[in-house]
Amino acid sequence: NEDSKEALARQRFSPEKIDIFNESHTSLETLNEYRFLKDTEAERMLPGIINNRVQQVIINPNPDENVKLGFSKPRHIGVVFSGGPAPGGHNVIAGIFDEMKRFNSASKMFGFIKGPEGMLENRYIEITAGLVDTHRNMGGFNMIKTGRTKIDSGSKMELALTVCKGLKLDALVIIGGDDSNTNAAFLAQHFKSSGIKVIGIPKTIDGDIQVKTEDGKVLCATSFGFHSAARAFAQNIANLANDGSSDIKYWHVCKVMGRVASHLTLETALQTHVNIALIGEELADYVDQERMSKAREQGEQIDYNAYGMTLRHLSRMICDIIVRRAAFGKNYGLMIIPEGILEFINEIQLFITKLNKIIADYNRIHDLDFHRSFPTLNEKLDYLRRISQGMMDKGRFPIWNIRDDELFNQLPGFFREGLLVERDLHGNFQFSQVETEKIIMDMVKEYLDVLREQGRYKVGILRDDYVSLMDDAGMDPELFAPTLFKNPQDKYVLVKPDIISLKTLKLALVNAGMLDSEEETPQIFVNIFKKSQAEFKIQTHFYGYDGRGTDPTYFDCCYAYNLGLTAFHLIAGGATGQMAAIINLEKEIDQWQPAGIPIARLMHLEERKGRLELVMEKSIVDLESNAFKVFKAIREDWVAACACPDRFRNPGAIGFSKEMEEDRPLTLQLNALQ
Ligand code: FBP
Repeated sequence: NEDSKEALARQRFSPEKIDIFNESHTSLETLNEYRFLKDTEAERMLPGIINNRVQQVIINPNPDENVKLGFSKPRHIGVVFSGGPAPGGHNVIAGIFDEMKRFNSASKMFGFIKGPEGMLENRYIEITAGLVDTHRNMGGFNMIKTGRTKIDSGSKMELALTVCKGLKLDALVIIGGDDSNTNAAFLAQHFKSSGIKVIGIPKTIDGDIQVKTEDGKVLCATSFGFHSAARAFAQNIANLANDGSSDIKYWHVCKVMGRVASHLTLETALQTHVNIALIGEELADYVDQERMSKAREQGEQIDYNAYGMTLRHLSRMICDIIVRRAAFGKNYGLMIIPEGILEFINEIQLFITKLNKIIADYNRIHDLDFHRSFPTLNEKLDYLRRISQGMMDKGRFPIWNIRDDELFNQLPGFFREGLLVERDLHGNFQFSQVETEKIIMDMVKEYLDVLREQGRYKVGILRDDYVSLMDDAGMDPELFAPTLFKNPQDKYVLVKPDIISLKTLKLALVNAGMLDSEEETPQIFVNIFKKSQAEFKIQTHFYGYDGRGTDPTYFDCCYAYNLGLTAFHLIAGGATGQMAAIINLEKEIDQWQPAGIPIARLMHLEERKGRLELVMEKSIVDLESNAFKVFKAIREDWVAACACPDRFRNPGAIGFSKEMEEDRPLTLQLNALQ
């Protein structure tokens, strides 16, 4: 779209700047009041940066000319995109570039090609004004491309250092997600004595880089890219809502990206008001109380994991909503499934963890690659069967017993293949590669068949016949149920399906206090079921890569640009091992506060490739947050299983003018409310 009017307008657009970036020079003020817990492993592995504190960019009060000169000296800055693209990335580069040139036009910027791999292979380009100008406010990471290579060994770090020294870099800026900021922390540690600064930038559409202090103060509310991706998904889903409620024959099932956390699903649901939006973190919190108390009554020992959400139970919950909507003639709807949902379903998570360990241990013990040793699904399954029976790698994999193998083999082939898919270079399970929606919807279809057989899944046609003439004669109970009664307050009330005559209905209403006397004639809406079988048809969609590549929203244009400006000021202020951040992101730009957050304090031990590794901690949906609570309180209304109209909302197209769209994520706005 390089030549389109939209592209040209985008390239010419100047994002709003935080006021302080109009000043001549700044310094960094340490904010000692912001505290974080210290991970002992981080303390051991990152001693050079573990004592970093939060730093705020402030106007430099020192009028000394030498200080000013030091701030404005010519610099060489390296940048690298790392991980999946996120809208706004080019603006980070533009922000660093503009500020660097504003202070000294002799400064130079180098972009490593194809992510950290380019750094290891010494592949880079010099970033020029022309290059920056054609990419301002544009989506993608195509200016210098990206990649997921992990710099995870002493030799790779040394190689990176040699390359950076070769370019005489003063600083390296890593624009990436949690794993890339993990890379940034280790490089900052390794580069410390060389004087080359390393700064991280919170990037990812997943929105799972969020930073709160020990006492709950939000320092980084979300990463750049989250808003644009959510708005792109919301726009597509709103289009489907239009289609679905016109042609009324499909349930549109949308899998939405976000790796593990369900932030994107929550934001997209709040934007579109779909009938069903599953939040993985909520499912993980579920305990089947009924089953647990039964087990307790029978004196069984309680294993809390055993009463969590199962795929079967989840499919029942979905069916319930489908059946309820169908009763009101709505045999269509919209559903969002977060791609990482399996992580929160205990029975599947167990398989993921065990398989991660088996694959990692196999590679280590045999110094081979599991996926190369067993290229086909059958070979992998055969290996698993043999270790479960102790026929291979004897005694080495007690976590995979015959029962595990049996249960695993009860899953459909495509799903087993998905669970065995190769982990990414950081050891993450690749949720985008698994057809999660298929396994869930297959189970839904199966159960709907049962409900149909039982006569519980039927499609109703709402007719507003005035049924005061209705009597008992000739009524087919199969055809009349459930019934709606419009009470004197003009509210529709659902009446029990077994009430089919006007006489019994009036009596029930009088007894329920909804009608004054049997002499009155209520207005009744009768819901007549079609005799034909209800047909359940779905269309599945995956929203992920399209949202990563969308053009940034006005919010992300400004957020990312100011992150770039912040990164420059952190470098000029001498910071290293810090992640650039904007405090007060949920407020108007005039209240934004540029800062640096110590990455080493955000790290913890996590299982990767079957081993505990020190990585930056991901943030998942907080069930106590306002955004989640609001969603929970109003989602039943969005189900719209009644004679009322659907509640779908169309948030409109992405724009880059403040007037054209909601100017920040809804989840951020809700979470900021007291
Ligand atoms: P980052 O964490 O690098 O930003 O990437 C996020 C993401 O887009 C996830 O939402 C998704 O699960 C994953 O990348 C897909 O990765 P890949 O590009 O390797 O298919």
